Amino acid sequence: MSPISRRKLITGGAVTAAGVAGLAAADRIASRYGLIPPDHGTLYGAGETLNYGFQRLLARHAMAREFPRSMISKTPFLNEVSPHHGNDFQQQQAEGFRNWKLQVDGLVARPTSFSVADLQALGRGSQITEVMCEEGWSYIAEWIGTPLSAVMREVGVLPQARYMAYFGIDKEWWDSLDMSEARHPQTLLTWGMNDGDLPVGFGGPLRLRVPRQLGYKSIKYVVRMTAVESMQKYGKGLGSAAPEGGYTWYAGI
Ligand SMILES: Nc1nc2c(c(=O)[nH]1)N[C@H]1C(S)=C(S)[C@@H](COP(=O)(O)O)O[C@H]1N2
Ligand SMILES: [Mo]
Repeated sequence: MSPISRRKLITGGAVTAAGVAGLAAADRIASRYGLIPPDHGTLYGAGETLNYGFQRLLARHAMAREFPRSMISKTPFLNEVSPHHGNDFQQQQAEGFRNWKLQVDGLVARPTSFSVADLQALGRGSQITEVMCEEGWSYIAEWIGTPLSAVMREVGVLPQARYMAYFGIDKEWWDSLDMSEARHPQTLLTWGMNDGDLPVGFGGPLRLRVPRQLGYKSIKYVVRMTAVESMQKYGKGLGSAAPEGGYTWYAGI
């Protein structure tokens, strides 16, 4: 081995070791300040912790970009409506979703079941933001709904709660937000879109819009939210269904 390649090898090794030590140090600091995301144990875990920790320290109050009304997409990308809506969904649709219920429970002082009308009475917010799919397409729409923070105040989320978990009527769609994302002013339980009711294709009657993160965090047909201290016992314990399929729990854009 020539001295030069040997030196390269040594420097390369030193850089790698410093990189690994850096990640380990970042991990220690992150865990001390509560900056470890639920999916930190996955293949990309160290990177996820750095990304999430950085976002939480520097950008937790940042706002998702809002657009002028003139930029609302004329033909928003309409996904196929989940085919696995069972009879219960169709029955509710036939009733005009009058009996749709959002159950909010877990670490809360007052577990409550809200109808869409109950939510509407609690508060109203709106935003013109972009839904961005991890597959690359996006569209801009106006979203109208009740700030999740108002619902959290109403049920009295207890201080030991660290995540708000949420579940769609199609059981495989579930996710969770940390408290700063859940209380963020742009996080809305939406029941309206572009000045009308929220169409079924876009998640009606009730969809959680999380505009600071990728589209998959904006779960449609929400029927339950629960305040928890840990996401350990849900699915594989990674915080949502997304990391089980190779995507990240924290999907900031
Ligand atoms: N319940 C439920 N929520 C869902 C999905 C779904 O199939 N079912 N798809 C997710 C994904 S991957 C994206 S990108 C967005 C798409 O939103 P859109 O249909 O309004 O375009 O919804 C998210 N929320
Ligand atoms: Mo998506």
